[in-house]
Amino acid sequence: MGRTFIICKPDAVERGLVGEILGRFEQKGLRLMAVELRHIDKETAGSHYEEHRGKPFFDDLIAFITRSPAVLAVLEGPDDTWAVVRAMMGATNPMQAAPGTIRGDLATITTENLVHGSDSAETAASEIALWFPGLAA
Ligand code: 3AN
Repeated sequence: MGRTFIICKPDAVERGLVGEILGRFEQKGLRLMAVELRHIDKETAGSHYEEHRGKPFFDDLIAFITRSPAVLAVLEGPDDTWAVVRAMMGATNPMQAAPGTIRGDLATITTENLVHGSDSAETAASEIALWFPGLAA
């Protein structure tokens, strides 16, 4: 089994698309292990996006992810569930994301691309520990 971490970003909550997004993952056969509506603080957002600190879009990214509540979740499925979720999310730039993916079907803007998903098994473990420290591995 494998677990991964996702965020339905503030644009997903504002646009009423959380059910659509979580529904796609559930229909695929992944199981919700944790889910929480949370207004992300700047410090935790900075830790989460540490790899992007210093990039031109970093400040906009932090402002966006902290502007209103997001839905955080842990999904469980087969080994490499993180890769299943990434494939279903589509490319970072929604204009290049394939039809049938979440971003390809529902978004047009790179910052406001609706969903985050861990990009490796190692990242999934560290992000689950950051966001849901009480969740046993
Ligand atoms: P992904 O969300 O597909 O894993 P990352 O981790 O490279 O993509 O980027 C994290 C977030 O940073 C993206 N979801 C997007 O909101 C923002 N981002 C990444 N690259 C750019 C960019 N070139 N211009 C604006 N925002 C970006």
